[in-house]
Amino acid sequence: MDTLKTKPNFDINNVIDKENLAKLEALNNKKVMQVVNEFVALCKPSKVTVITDSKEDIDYVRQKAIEIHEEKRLFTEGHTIHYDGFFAMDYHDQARDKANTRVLVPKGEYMSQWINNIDRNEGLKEILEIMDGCMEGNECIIRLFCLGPKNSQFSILALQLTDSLYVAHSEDILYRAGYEEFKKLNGSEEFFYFIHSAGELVGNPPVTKNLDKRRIYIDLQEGRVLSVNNQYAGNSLGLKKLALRLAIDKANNEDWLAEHYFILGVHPKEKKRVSYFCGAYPSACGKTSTAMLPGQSIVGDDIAYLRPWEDGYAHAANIEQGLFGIIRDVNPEDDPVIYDAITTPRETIFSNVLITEEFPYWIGDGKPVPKKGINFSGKWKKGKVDEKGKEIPHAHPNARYTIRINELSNADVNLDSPEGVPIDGIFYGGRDSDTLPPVLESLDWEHGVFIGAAIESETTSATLGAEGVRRPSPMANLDFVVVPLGKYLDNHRTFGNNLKVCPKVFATNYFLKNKEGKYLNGMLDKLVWVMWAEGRTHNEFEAIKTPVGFIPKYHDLRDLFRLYLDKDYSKKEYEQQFSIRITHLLEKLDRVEAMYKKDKEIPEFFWTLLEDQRKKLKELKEKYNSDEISPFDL
Ligand code: OXD
Ligand code: MN
Repeated sequence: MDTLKTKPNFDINNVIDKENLAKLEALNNKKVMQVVNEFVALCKPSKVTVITDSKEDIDYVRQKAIEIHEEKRLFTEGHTIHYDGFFAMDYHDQARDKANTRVLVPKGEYMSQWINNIDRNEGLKEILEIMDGCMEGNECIIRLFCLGPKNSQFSILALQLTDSLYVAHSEDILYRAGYEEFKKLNGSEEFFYFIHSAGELVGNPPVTKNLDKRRIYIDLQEGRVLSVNNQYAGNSLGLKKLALRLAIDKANNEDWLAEHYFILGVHPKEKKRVSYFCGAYPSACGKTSTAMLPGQSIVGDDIAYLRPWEDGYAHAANIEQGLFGIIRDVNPEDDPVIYDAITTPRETIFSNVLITEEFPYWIGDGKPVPKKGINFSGKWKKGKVDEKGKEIPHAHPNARYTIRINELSNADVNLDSPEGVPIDGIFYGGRDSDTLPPVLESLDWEHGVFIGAAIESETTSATLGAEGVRRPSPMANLDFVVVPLGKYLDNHRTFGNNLKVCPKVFATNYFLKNKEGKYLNGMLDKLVWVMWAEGRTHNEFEAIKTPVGFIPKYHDLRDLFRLYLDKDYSKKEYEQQFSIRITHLLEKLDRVEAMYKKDKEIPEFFWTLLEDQRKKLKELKEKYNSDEISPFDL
């Protein structure tokens, strides 16, 4: 709080009543009071309300979100709709703003070039000026949460100030209440804090007006994030991606992991066991569909903390308790569990979908598209265009639903366990049409770190620009890493090396195509890859060693396809999918090398592994005198 000066004449007592002040004072925490005083003075709300863990207080947030029109009730009980700002197809608040999300870096500190950053003093000056008076005329809600299960090594407490009732309500669904936890801090300053303001609002529903002044600045030194002029949850909710960034910094200084991982319970048929896996996938690479595989259980879909545990395993906990999921393509066929949960009565916030007669519609919901309704652009009818003539779809491709995980029929029993769950394996998934096989296991932990660091995602027709361009996405976490990449990779390496029982690491690729451009796998095949990986973590299948990892043997996959999908899996399919494509693999290594060479202090083990794979791939090519080597020959 070094650069922030409290306005001399501001008296917080003018905007907070005795009852709310008493709620704050009961926390007995000087730092909480100091943060509240400083930022209330800066943002100048007309009223401050403190929300405890009581039902009445939480109901107040729900009601108020509706009263001020940030949410509107729908027909189904518990359902509400919220819209984020939209002015044109290329000027809106419907997604994370990467360009204006920056890490504040103190002078003289190194930061990798792909991590968007700004000099700390300069950044603070800019954002504090924007925030001066940003809550004028509005109510500031103070909420207290616990990231991770309560009473646990994983728990990190978090204080949120926001003038968005939608933000305060979403956080109630997505995070564990922490007012009582703050009392147990006994005055400690060990908590993250988040100041958010939607800024000046326009229209009804009210949306952020000044998107040009949208800023999300991450201040690692203070363990805080300041976010202004936005409502979209990926920008506004302190506890989601903003807290992930703070946690990554903390984890990298304390030798644990904070990752963009789901946590999945895998339940193999005919075996009385559950094995837990984490997984990181860049967007549109199959993360949710893996986390929601039929017959398995879900602990989390987005963010996990991993810590070494007394039993020798790494344990993982979901820091959230809810899903802020992409609603596109959720339909009874492809995603029956979520479809069922969000179409029946329960507390659910829909965002940026189309509403007709108080029912929500979205892209890929399996229903005919209504001819008209209300969507993120206001009144909508088929064919509506924005000011530049670009067609406005009925629902936004990034429209979302917000629900609690324990409302799902596949919620894992250990969802809230203070111990988290022991991790047997980690999946890294990419999108790659011609290189990696559908599944492979890393040669060891360090090679697993390499695999994670080398994930690539290929652009598709769903994004602007050329198709098929591969972009590196280390651990699918590049948007959130706030420490130099070398430090991040080294932390992964030592984390695993220090464990007694190290998770096995697997690469998956659901997007392999044949030369004619046709996908080589069906959507459901991923269940087989996951079951093979699960078996490998219990030493149940043999595998073939290649320079880039262990690949499955044909007969194991044949049996798994029969058992799980009741499908014949031919030798031809296996051969097409699991051949080692030498030139493509060497080209991938070249791309990875080029990316990491741009950075400083990438650990030696990374370069050694890269060179080793390159050398062995070349040797293999010479030995077989072929560019594509069949797994039957290995
Ligand atoms: C994301 C999300 O953008 O999970 O990664 O919403
Ligand atoms: Mn995510």
